[in-house]
Amino acid sequence: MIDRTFTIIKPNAVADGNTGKILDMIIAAGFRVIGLKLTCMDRNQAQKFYAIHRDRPFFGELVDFMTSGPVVVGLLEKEHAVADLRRLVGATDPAKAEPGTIRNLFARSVTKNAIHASDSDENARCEWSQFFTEEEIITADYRG
Ligand code: IDP
Ligand code: MG
Repeated sequence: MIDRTFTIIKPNAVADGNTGKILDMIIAAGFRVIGLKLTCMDRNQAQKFYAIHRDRPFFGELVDFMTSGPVVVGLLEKEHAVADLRRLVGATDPAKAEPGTIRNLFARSVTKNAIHASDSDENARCEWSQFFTEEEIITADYRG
């Protein structure tokens, strides 16, 4: 069963020039990229995307960070996509992220932790639909 998950390469990782390296890791891990774009999130988008954290003390800092520069959003396909991407990404706090994970390699802090990965199939769908129309998703069979 092929599942989908959603990722955001966050502003610190884009600004540090690590977009290509992170995409390489994702593709090398067996994910197929079926949607991809460079975009800037506005405050409304960031507040909606992270609405579940709206009452947390770090919410303001998180919204400031996510709107501080361009991000790369991606829709990915793989067996067990959600769990496998979470494993490749590593723990939220990069100090606790396993060696070799994306956050271990590219995060600068708990907030500037390089990448987002959806935590459930249901949240993945909700998240990718905030960034991709159905027409933008590549459903044709291609290798890449
Ligand atoms: P996740 O991205 O690993 O799923 P969440 O708990 O959903 O982690 O938090 C969303 C994002 O909010 C994190 O990726 C990180 O950027 C930021 N964040 C989470 N916890 C903290 C914190 O304790 N301090 C500052 N920022 C945080
Ligand atoms: Mg989360």
